[in-house]
Amino acid sequence: ELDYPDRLNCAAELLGHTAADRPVFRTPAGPGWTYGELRERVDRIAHALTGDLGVVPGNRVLLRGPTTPWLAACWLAVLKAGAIAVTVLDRQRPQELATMCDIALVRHALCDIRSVEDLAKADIPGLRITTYGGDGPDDLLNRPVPGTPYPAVDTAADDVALIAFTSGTTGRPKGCMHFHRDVLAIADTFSRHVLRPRADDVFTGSPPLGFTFGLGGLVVFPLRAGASSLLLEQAGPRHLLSAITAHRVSVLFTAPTAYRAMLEELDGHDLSSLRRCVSAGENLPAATWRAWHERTGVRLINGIGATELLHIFVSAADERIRPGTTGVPVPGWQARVQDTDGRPVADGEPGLLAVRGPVGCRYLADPRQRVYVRDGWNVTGDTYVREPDGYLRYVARADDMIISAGYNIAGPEVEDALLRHPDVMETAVVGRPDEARGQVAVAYTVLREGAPHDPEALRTFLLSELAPYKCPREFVFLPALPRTATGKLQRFRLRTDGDQ
Ligand code: 3SK
Repeated sequence: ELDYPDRLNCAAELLGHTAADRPVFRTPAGPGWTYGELRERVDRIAHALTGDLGVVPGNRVLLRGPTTPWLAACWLAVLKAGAIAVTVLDRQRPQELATMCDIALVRHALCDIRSVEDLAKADIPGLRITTYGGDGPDDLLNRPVPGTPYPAVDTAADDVALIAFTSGTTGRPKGCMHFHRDVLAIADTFSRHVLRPRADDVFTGSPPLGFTFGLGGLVVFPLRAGASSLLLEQAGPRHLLSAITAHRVSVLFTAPTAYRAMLEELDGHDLSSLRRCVSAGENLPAATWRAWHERTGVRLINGIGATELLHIFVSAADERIRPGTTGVPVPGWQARVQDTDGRPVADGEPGLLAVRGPVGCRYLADPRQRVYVRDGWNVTGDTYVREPDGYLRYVARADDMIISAGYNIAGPEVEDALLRHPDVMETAVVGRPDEARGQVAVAYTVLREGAPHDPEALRTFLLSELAPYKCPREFVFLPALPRTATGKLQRFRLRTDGDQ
C-alpha cells in the first residue's frame, strides 16, 4: 500500500535522502556528479527558472536534448520549482514539436544547445527557449543566480509533475499527465518489488529520458535507491556493451531488439557486472530470453509498460520469471483479460489486457481517454492470455491479429518461431489484404549478415515449428524494420508500404 503525504514534491524526495558524496550521474567522458553536486546544480537551475525566466508553478516547460546529466538536472529543477516537465524526444522534428507544444500549452523550453535548431525552426508562438550547454551569458547555466539552496515548491501529491507524449505506433500524439506521487509510485512498485536495486548499483540503458521507460529506469529508479546512473548520448547495442564493460554496469534497461543485437557482438566484452537486465517497449520473444540467459547467465526481466501508466505494471524477476510470458501484475497493480465489452474472459482465452493500480491514464484534453479508461480499468490495447496461475502471456497488439481464411494468427507467435532460425535477426509478421482469404500473413525479415535470401528454407523451418496455417505466405527481406523514435515496431508501415 503506497501512502504518500498530501503535500509532496517528488523531485525533493528523489534528491533529499542520499549522502552528498555518493556518486549519482556519470557519462563515458568527464568526471561524474555526486548527489551533493546534483542538488546544487538543480537548485541553480530552479533559481534561474523562477528568477528572470519567469516560470511559475504550473507552467509547462518543454525539455529537449540528448541523454545527459544536465537534462536530468533540468527535469528535477522544473519539478522542484512546481512547474510541469513536458518531456519530448531529441529525435522529434519541428512539426511534431509544434503539435506537442500546442497540445500542452507550452510557453517555456529548456533545450540543449545542440538540439535547438529544430525547436527554433518549429517557430512556436509565444515559446521562450533557453539553451543549456552553450557559452553565452544567456545560457541557462551561466545566469547569475543566488548560491543559496532552492526551497522546493510545496506541491500537492496529486499536482501534475510531468506530461509525457505517446503517439503509439501511429496517430496524433496524446499528452499523458502524471502526478508527483505517480513518479514515486513507479519506483515504489516495479523498481522496489521487481528490480530491487541496491545503493551500489550502476544503471544504464538505451531509452531516452523523453520516453518514460528511460526516465524511470535511468533517473527515477536509481535516485530513489540512492544508486548511480551512467547516462549515454549514444546508446546503440555496441555502445551499451562497451559501457557495461568499462563502467561495471549492474542494471540495464533496453528493448528486445537491442538484446538480440548485443548477442551478435558479445565476444570480447565482460558483462560479469550485470545483475539485472530489463526488457520492455516490445514483446520479448522466448528465443531472445533463452539466448541471453545462455550467453550471459542473466535472467532477463520482461515487462509491459505504457506512457499512459508511466512505467511497468506486469513483470517478474528471478525464479518467478516464466520465459514466453510477461509475468504477473507488479505488486500494487491488478490485471485482467477482458472482451471488448469489458467482461473478463476465461483463463486461456485471448482478450484485452486491462490493469489498474497506483498510476492511471489521464490524457490531456483528448477524447481517446474514454477508450483507454473504462469502468476504472486502463485498457492497454494489447491482446493477452491469462494462464490459470495468473501469468500473462502476450499474444499481439489488439489490432495486430491476422485473420486468414477464418484462422486467427498472432504475428508475435510466428515471429518467435522465425527467430529460432539461426539466420534470422529480426522479423515482423503482418497481415496483407487478400481477396480469397481476407488476409494473408507476410513475414518481413532482417537476416544476419551474409545469410542467403532463401524463403523456402524459412518456410520449411517454420513448418517444423508451427501449424501450417500460421506459416506466412510470403517472405520479404529488408535491411531494417521501420520503428518509432522510441524503437517500437511500426507494423502499420509494413502493412501499407512494406517494400521501403
Ligand atoms: O511504452 C512502453 O513500452 C513502456 C515500457 C516500459 C516502461 C514504460 C513504457 C512507456
